[in-house]
Amino acid sequence: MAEKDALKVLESTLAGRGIDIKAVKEALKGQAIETPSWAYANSGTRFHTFGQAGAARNILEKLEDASCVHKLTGVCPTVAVHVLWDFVDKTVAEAKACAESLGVKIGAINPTLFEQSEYKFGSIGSPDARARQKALDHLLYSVDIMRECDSKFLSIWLADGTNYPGQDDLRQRKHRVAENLQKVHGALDDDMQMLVEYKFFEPAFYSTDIGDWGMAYLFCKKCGPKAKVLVDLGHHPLGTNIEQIVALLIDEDMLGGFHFNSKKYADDDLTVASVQPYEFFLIFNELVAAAGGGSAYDVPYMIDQSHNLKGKIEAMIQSVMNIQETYAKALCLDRKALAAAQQKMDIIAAESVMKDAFFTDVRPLLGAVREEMGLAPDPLAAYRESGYQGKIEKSRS
Ligand code: AFD
Ligand code: MN
Ligand code: MN
Repeated sequence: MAEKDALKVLESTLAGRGIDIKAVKEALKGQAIETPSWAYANSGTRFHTFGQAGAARNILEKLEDASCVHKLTGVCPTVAVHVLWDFVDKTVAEAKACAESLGVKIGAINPTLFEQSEYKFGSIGSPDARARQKALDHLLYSVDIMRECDSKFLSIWLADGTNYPGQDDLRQRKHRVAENLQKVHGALDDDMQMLVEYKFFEPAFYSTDIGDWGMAYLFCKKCGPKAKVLVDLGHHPLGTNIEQIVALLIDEDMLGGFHFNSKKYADDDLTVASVQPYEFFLIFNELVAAAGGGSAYDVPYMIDQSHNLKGKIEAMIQSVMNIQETYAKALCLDRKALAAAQQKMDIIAAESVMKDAFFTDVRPLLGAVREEMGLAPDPLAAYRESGYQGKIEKSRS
């Protein structure tokens, strides 16, 4: 069926659900997805890093690639940075100016608290006071960088934990982490937030100091109103109901934002929605429901992936398209029919409403949205035709 006809059919389907396609288009145009600087550089596993031709080698090249993704998708205006990886060959001011000259802005500031030998037994949770001080200094320096970049989000992930029973006092570790996070919270300006990320395991294998959403929530509450929970989709035990955690955190006004990726087994950092597309839809359903059905709950939507095998920029564009499609599907859900089915406790009817939305083919809609934004309807095809990959493989050899 031609795209135009498909769009017409979709428009009447949505009208039948009481949904105005124009409103859906506006919501999609207003979406903002942050890409991570580190996903444009070479990455690997603890077994090997398979270098890629053209991979970004410094902050300028990372920002160039992020700018390319933004130009093709129209919804990626900000770039998350990692303090020790991105402010090396350029000062903060230079990197900020670079970003803006390329039509993007620096987004969340990620302190780097896990790759220096002092952190062998942890950063702010370490039993070694020198390590704790070094980590706290780095966190406070990261807040200074936020000011310089006009960034509103400090995205804190601690690799802290222990590998063996008895290695350290688990309650003392909790006190150390809380005490130092509170100091960071005290350094934030009123319009800043610290997003406390949790992770089930890795690199610590016996206990992780911020290991689940409850611990992150607890530490945020001990810090104050500028601390919220960051949900990384790859950071849960298998079988966790992530959409339920998202719903609960929203309801407590404690959801700080997302790191989008996909996993099959652990923190695989795979392309978001590549493994569990329905789970990702159910998460977006909570975000759209919480915003009343016509938009998404207002938190930073950040990608956190490492593309070890796929082409880095292609994988990033694919990830952005997956997020857009999933958001569009959640916007196409007939919320009145769902509420009515729930009211009647008609499980089958409620499920069919969910499935109708999930199986709605929103690609013609997104093609039209992109054309209305002055973009190619298929950003991945546009990237492949652009010659950008050949250019960077040549210039970065
Ligand atoms: C790793 C960690 C965590 C963190 C990210 C960026 O598991 O997700 O947010 O690196 O530092 O993926
Ligand atoms: Mn993450
Ligand atoms: Mn991770």
